[in-house]
Amino acid sequence: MDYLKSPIYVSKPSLPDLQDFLPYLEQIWESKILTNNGSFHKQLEKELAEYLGVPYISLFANGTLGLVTALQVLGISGEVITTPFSFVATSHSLLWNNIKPVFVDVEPEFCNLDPEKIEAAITSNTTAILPVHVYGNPCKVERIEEIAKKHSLKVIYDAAHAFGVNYEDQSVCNYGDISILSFHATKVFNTMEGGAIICHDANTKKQIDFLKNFGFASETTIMACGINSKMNEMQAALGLLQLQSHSANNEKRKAIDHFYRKNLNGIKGISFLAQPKNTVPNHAYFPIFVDEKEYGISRDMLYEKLKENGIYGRRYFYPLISEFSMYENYESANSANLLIAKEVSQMVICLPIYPDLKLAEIDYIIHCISGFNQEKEINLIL
Ligand code: T4K
Repeated sequence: MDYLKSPIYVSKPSLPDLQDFLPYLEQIWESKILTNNGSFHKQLEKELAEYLGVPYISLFANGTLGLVTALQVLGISGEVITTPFSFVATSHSLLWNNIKPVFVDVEPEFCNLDPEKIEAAITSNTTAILPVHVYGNPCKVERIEEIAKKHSLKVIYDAAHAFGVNYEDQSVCNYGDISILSFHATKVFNTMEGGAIICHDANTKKQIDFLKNFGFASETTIMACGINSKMNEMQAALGLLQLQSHSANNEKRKAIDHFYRKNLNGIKGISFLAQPKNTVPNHAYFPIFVDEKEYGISRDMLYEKLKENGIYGRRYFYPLISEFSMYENYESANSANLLIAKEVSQMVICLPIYPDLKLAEIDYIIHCISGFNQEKEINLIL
């Protein structure tokens, strides 16, 4: 087996043929409209809303600025309940708005915020819940909605991983008051950098669009201290092309997901998440969880051995957000309250998954995982 010629990363962006992108670039060069709600921007908003089945979408320069703006447009303040098991952008968006993050543990099935632990964390200062559809698997949205209604809280879903995910026959982004998406290079739909906010009414979209353009409501009026977080025309044009291949790419990810499930099944000490019910998933990530006692070597040792053999998985999400020094002093960061999050964060490795991943490469990854704990000779050439 000498097929592994170059490193295998956790993700590899899909891109259209360069030839197909050139006419779009020519149009941009011709029109000289580079940004500020140009024609590609408008077209991508329209096509994405149709494709995803969502009412209103506003494009952003990235998902993080989408999160920051989502909180701003809803006037969120005080304390917000969120998960420690996420990328740090989730809670950074709170700090950018002078909001105190309150970390609540996750549930073990999908590693999403555990609704049953939310109510105990609500205080008179709580204004919202910020859950994450981790790895694209839907949160327990009905239960979260019930709790939010009962306590008059807003719900902002960080759906950075959940592009194209449907739950109960509709986009998972239709749940909550607002959802945000990321179109970063590592995501299932990328515009190199990029993101979006999805909301339910035209007025909220209008306010969001003001906020992403410095707060300008007209040439002479500013409605709030907005920021510049607009997506430019090159990114929007790329998005239009990317949309054409998204379904086919999702099928390839699905096949890889199935292959992993079938072939990792039975390796003692290695587990993975179940397929979520009533969901059309996007197979954005393939996390495995290493039980050191059962598997024989630790998660970190497996992670390092994989790297030594050219396989660059990632420990999404380790450390927990609440363990970073800038967050560890919050009362809610106390790990005694975050036991499940802590446990999964110490067990997880996200394996490579992307449309161009070859069967031989997946085979190799599985071969390594099934061999390392038995000190089998892994005989492969980089
Ligand atoms: N909320 C959640 C739950 C998120 O996960 C994220 C982002 C956000 C919010 C914020 O959305 P954005 O503001 O980013 O739109 C990556 C991404 O930078 C980040 O977008 C993502 N989550 C996070 C989970 O992962 P890193 O530091 O792991 O990325 P990096 O550069 O190490 O990339 C991983 C691998 O992908 C590389 O080893 C090689 C490959 N790669 C990466 C890039 C950037 C490529 O092949 N080409 C590339 O251009 O954070």
